[in-house]
Amino acid sequence: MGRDLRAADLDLSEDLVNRIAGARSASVLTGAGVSAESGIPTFRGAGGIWEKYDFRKLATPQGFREDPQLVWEWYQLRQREMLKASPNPAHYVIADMERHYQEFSVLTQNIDGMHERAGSNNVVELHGSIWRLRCVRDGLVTQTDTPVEEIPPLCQCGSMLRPDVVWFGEPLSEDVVEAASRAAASSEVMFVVGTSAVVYPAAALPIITKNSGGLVIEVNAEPTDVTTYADASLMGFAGEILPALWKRMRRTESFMKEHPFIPNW
Ligand code: BJW
Repeated sequence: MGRDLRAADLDLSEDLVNRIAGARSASVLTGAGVSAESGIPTFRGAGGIWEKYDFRKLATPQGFREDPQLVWEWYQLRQREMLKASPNPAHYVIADMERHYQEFSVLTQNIDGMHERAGSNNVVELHGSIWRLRCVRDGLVTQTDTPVEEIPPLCQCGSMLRPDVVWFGEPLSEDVVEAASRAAASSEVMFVVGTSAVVYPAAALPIITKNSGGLVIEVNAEPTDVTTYADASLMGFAGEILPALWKRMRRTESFMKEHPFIPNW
C-alpha cells in the first residue's frame, strides 16, 4: 500500500475520463474498503470483522437486547480505534471531488466519520454514525467526539443509550434513503469505492444510477457484483487508484477550463 500509481497506468479510455471529468453531477458510494488503508478493518473476507465476531450478537437489535454490555464493549473498542485512525488519500480525493462537481454527494455505509474529517460536506450516512448515541426510550440523539466511558451509557432520562447505527433487520432512516436515492438517480457518474455491495438497500444505489443513464465507476481491491454492470472497474487499493484517477481528470480540457487555477500535475 502507499504506492504512487501512475495516472497513465489506469485502465480507462480517454473518452471515459473526459465524460467523468465533464459531468455536472456525481456521487460516491463508499464502504469499509475506503477506510481500510486508514487501518479500520472491513467486514467481509479474510481478516474481516465477521470472521472474528458474530454479527447476530453484535449487529442486530436482538443481540443488543440480549447483551447490551457486550455490544457496547465492541462499539467502545471500535470508537477508540477509529479515533486513533486518520483519513487516507482516498478520503481526501473524494473531498476534493466535491469542489469540482456542481452537485456531489458522498453516500457512505461507514459509520466512522472519516469523510467529514477529510473535509467532505455533503455526506449521507446510510448506516448511521458511531459518534451519535440514541436513547432506546424516546429516540433522543446526542453527538459525541470521544469514546463512551461508562458502558452501557445512559440517557439523562435514565434509559439506556444505543449506538445510532443501522443493524441487520432495521430499516434505514426514510430521509436518508430518500436523499441517497435522489442523488443516485441524478448522478451522471457514480463512483463505487471499497464496498462488497452485498448489503441492501445501499447495494441498489449504483443500479439506480445505471438505470437512470449514469456511468458507474468501481474502485475495489477485488471484483464484486457491481463489476458485472460497471462502465469501468479499477481493481486495486482506493488510496492509490483514486489519486491516480483524480490526476487523470485534472488533465482533461473540461477540468482545466472550469478550474484554471488548480494545477494539473
Ligand atoms: C478495498 C480495500 C482497499 C478492501 N481499497 N477496496 C437475509 C437475512 C437477513 C437480512 C437480509 C436478508 N436478505 C436481505 C436482507 C437485508 C439486509 C441485507 O442486505 N443483508 C445481506 C447481507 C443479505 N439488510 C438490512 O438488514 C438493512 N435493513 C433493511 O433491509 O431494512 C428493511 C426493513 C424495512 C422495514 C422494517 C424493517 C426492516 C440494514 C443493513 C445494515 C448493515 N449494517 C452493518 C453494520 C453497521 C453498523 C456498524 O458498522 O457497526 O453495516 S453490516 C456491515 O455491512 C456494515 C457495512 O456498512 C455493510 C456493508 O459492508 P461494506 O462496507 O461493503 O464492507 P465489506 O467488508 O463487505 O466490503 C469491503 C470491500 O472493500 C470488499 O469488496 C473489499 O474487496 C474492498 N476493499 N480493502 C479498495 N484498500
